[in-house]
Amino acid sequence: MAFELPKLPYAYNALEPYIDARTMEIHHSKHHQGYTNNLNNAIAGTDLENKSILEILSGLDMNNKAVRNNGGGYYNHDLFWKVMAPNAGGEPTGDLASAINDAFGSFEAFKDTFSKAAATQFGSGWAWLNVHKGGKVDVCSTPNQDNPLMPGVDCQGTPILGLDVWEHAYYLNYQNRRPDYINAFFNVINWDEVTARYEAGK
Ligand code: MN3
Repeated sequence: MAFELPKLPYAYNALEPYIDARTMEIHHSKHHQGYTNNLNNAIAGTDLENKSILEILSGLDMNNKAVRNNGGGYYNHDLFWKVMAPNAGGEPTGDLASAINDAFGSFEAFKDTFSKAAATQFGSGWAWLNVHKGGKVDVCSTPNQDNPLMPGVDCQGTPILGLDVWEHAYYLNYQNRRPDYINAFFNVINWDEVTARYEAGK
């Protein structure tokens, strides 16, 4: 079964003014479609062909650059679209709020740590909020399309929130102002989705 480009759960313009429609359209219909096609090409005729994306990533041969880059790109963007929503933002509640307070001291301190991880990731990559068995959370960043599910990546865990800091994610609207894009992202975080992933992963 070939992988298919996941549908966006909202319209291209739904996240404006924080993320513009043109960026969303190119990002989803060109970039994510490209990772999907290239992943399918990379696994065609191999023993990865009938595995789930989680099986592929957790058992990944990190020297297999085509699967690493495109399998990561396929998974990371699927998570990214789902952890955003229109009329979202604010702060989490319940167990996830408690875990964030335990790890960082406050939501504001978490926001600061996550924003720094996203801003200081050199070149292209992602910032992550991860959950670990037992419910602890932490923040890290990865280069390129790596993610915390891949073996040997510096930051390990189950990602429950991810922010794409490749220039293709923000350049049309924000040019070189990555910190403004990061700040805007907090207005579209779908904490209901992040909380569901926290509960499933803890
Ligand atoms: Mn991207």
